[in-house]
This record gives sequence, structure tokens and C-alpha cells, in this order.
Amino acid sequence: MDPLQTAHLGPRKKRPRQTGTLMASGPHNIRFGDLVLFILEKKMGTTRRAFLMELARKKGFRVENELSDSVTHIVAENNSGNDVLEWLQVQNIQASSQLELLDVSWLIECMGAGKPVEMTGRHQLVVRDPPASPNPGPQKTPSLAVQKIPEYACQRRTTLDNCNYIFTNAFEILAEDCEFRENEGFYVTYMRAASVLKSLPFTIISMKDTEGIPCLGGRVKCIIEEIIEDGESSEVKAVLNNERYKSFKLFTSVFGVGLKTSEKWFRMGFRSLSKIRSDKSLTFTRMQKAGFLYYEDLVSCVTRAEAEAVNMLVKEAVWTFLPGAFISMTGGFRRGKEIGHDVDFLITSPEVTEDEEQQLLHKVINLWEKKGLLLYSDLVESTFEKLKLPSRKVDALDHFQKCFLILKLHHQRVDNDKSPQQGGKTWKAIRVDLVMCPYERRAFALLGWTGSRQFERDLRRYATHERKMILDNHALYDKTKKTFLKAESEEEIFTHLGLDYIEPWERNA
Ligand code: DCT
Ligand code: MG
Repeated sequence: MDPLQTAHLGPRKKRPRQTGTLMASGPHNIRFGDLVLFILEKKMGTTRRAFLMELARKKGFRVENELSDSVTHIVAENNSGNDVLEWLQVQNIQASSQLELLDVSWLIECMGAGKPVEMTGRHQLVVRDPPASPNPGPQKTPSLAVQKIPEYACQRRTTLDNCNYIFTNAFEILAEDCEFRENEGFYVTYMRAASVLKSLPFTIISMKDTEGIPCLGGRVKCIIEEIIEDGESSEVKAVLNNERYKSFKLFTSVFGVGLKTSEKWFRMGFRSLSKIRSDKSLTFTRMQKAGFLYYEDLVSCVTRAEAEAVNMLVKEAVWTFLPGAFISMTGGFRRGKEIGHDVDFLITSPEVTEDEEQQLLHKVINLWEKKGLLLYSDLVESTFEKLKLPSRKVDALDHFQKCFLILKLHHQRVDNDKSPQQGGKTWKAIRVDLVMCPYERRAFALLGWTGSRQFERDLRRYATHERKMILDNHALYDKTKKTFLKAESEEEIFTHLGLDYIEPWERNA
């Protein structure tokens, strides 16, 4: 499915819009009735505006001559979000709930594509601070209080208190379905919607509450509306009943099974893990064999008490060889989560030789092997180069030395452990990731490995689009000054980026 083709369609019932003003002129057919455009003349000029209006109408867009309640998209040129809001205030106009403020580049791209293209951060006009009211008085202004919710997750504080679980859960299911179908465009749309809703200090109870919230496009709003009205989304229900989704969800729950293998098994007609496990014609990787062997333990999440017990194991082992090493638990547990699918650690040490640094994880693994605690290990050597520019890819894996492990955690090592002791088994298999980084890169590595993934993606996007910088887990590069910006702490990285510091427990975007 082409994501752009359906970008303007809601998942179900279309709601007729009330219009009290002029309809689009001429005999043009309206092909994209969900979008009602208004093109701002200010700084664009009459001629160019008339030209763009005519062109857009020819392409099937509905363009209003005057601003009215029915307008969903205001398109402006050489205006900031604040400029547009100020203009609206001067006109004494109340912005409608669906109002998108867009740069003309979006319209031009739509014209090129012959249909609405997805609105991204570079198209959306950012409102920085509420514009000063030129004429204070009883007039209504567009809901500035909510319009101030920033567009990037790294500008918002997102704790684990999610008041909008009913919506965010729905969007995460839809996003996961897109991921399984490798539909990147909609995956991003749904993840951004879930992320912004998680940051809200209130629960959405009516569509009015969604006014001015960024990252909620037409499609997303239709789903919210359906959940408000019916308590559930028909689209989510369909996904949860979908064979492909159910199978991919099941297959990818096995450690070592990704989209490629899931696709293969699904095409071969498999629908259950037991059939796959017992099929003689299939071959499994070492990782998948471990995944099946410890399946029950690995799907039951790691608790905080278990994570703390693993923390002790890691400290004991690492400090045997490098007593000066710093060990930080990263990932979800650093963000305050009570459960996780694994336990992540970042290790670094000042004043060590490159050799000592490179040897540490090998020594730690050997020690656990000798103690009979190592159930699976995969050590990836570092490919880190000091002078290499940070990666532009938002989801790129880093180049530090790391190991992906399954450790045997004895119940007795876990504080007030209540795990059922099935068949005399006295331990649980736990997924553990260890990352070793050079001391001077520890702040970047810590920021990157703390997550959440959505928070990291938006940090990088923000650096690129708003600051002309490139950020990854190793470094921050300023493209304007052509220099690497050093940092001793996460706070310094936020300062370089011109962002308020966001605490780890506020990064649950
Ligand atoms: N990370 C990264 N690059 C990747 C994958 C992950 O920088 N390619 C970062 C972001 C989050 C952190 O590492 C830990 O990853 P996970 O363990 O997958 O996520 P989590 O937030 O710890 O979630 P969970 O609780 O499920 O382990
Ligand atoms: Mg984790």
C-alpha cells in the first residue's frame, strides 16, 4: 500500500464538514475532500497566491478564497508559525480544531505528487512562544496553551504516567503492524502520535482536547474520535485478528527471529511455534536455538528486582578485572520502568589502555562461562573510529564493542524472589546487553543507550533539522562550525543542542 495514497483517508466514516463560506471556484473536481486549504497572501503576494490556488484546484484540492472554520490547512510562505498566529489574531479569527500551519514547500510537493503528501517536521510551521497580543481584549485567540506542545519528543517531558493509554496502546499496535509490513511512513506517523499523547498531563476525552497538539494528522484524529465514541478502534480490532500480525507477533517473540525469518515461516504456512520447533526441515541460527531453548523465561519480562540482581553480577565480574570501571544500567530501567525485555549496561573506564578496554568483555564472559552462568553470548568487536562523522541514520546501531547475552540468574540472588520453582529449576534465563565505550564518549553512549527509541529518533531529527548538527551514540558534530562538540555529561549535550535538560525518567516518549 502506498502510504501517501491513503494519507488523507480516515479509517472509516467520513464526517461531512460544515462550510459557511465560499466553495472552491470553477468546475474543478475535488479529489481530496478531507483537506480544506487556505493560502496566506501575506509575504507571498496576490499573483503567486492566485497561481498556486488555481494549480491546487486543478489537482483536485479544495482551496478556500477566505479563511473559515472549515479550513484544515493554512499554507504560508516566508512566514513562521508565530507570524501566522499573529495574522490570525489580527483578523480576530479562532483557529479550527484541525488547523495545520504549513510551509508552501508542502503544497509544492503535493503539486508534484498530484496528491497530498505526508506532512513532516520540515513542512510544519513551528510556534516558538505565544505571540504578543497586539490588541489585548476579549477577542478569542487560537488555543495557544496547547499549541505550545513541542513537535519533537526530545522537547517534551514524558514520564511513565500515561493518561492516554487507551489511545497510545491502539497507536502502538497499528505502528507494530506497519513495522511488520515494512510500512515506514505510517509506522512513524503512529509512533509520533503515541509519543505525543504519552506526554500529555491530561486524558483526551473529546476531540476538542486534541486541538493544537502536534503530530496528530487527519488519519490519527479519526482513530482517536472512533475510540472516544465507541471505546475501541475498528482498525486496531482488525489488526489484532489479522493472521499475519498474530503470526509475526508470535514469531518475533523468539530471541533471534526478525522480520525476514517471520516472513519466511509465515509464507511456509506456519502459525504456531510448536510446529516450527518440531519441523525437521528447518534450520535455526545459534541465536534462535537459544531463543527456543529459553523461550518461557525470556518472554516473561525481567523485573526490577531481577535487573538489580544482574547489576550485582555485572559489577562483581567487571570490577574483578577493572576496579575503576564505571557501570551504568541504561535502557528502560534507567528511565524508571519496573519491567523490561532485557537489562542494558554501559561500561567505561578512565585511564585504561586500548588493550585493557578491548579485553574486558572477553574476560567477563570467560568468568561467567567458568561459573556456568553463560547460556548464550555473542560478542561484537568495536568498529568505532574517532574521526568518523556521526551517522545520519536515525536507527543506526552504534560501533562500540558490545555483547548480547543470556545469563543464568539464580533465584536466590534476587531480593524477595517469588518465582515459581518449576521442576526444581532454580534459575531464570535473562537477556543482558553489555556495551563498552571509550571514556571520552561516555556521555553520548549513555544518552543513546538510555532511550526510549522514539526519544532518540527525535533527538537526532532535532539536531539535524533544527540545529544543523549530527548526533549519534558516539559524537555530536556541528556542520556549521565543522567541529565535534565535546561533552562530559548528558546535560552538556542538551546544552549544545539548545534544549532544556530532560531527565532519564522523562524520556519515556
Ligand atoms: N538503542 C539504540 N540503538 C538501537 C537499539 C537501541 O541506541 N539500534 C538504544 C535505545 C534504547 C536502548 O538502546 C535500549 O534498547 P532496548 O533494550 O531495546 O529498549 P528499552 O527501552 O530498554 O526497552 P525494554 O524495556 O523492552 O528493554
Ligand atoms: Mg532494555
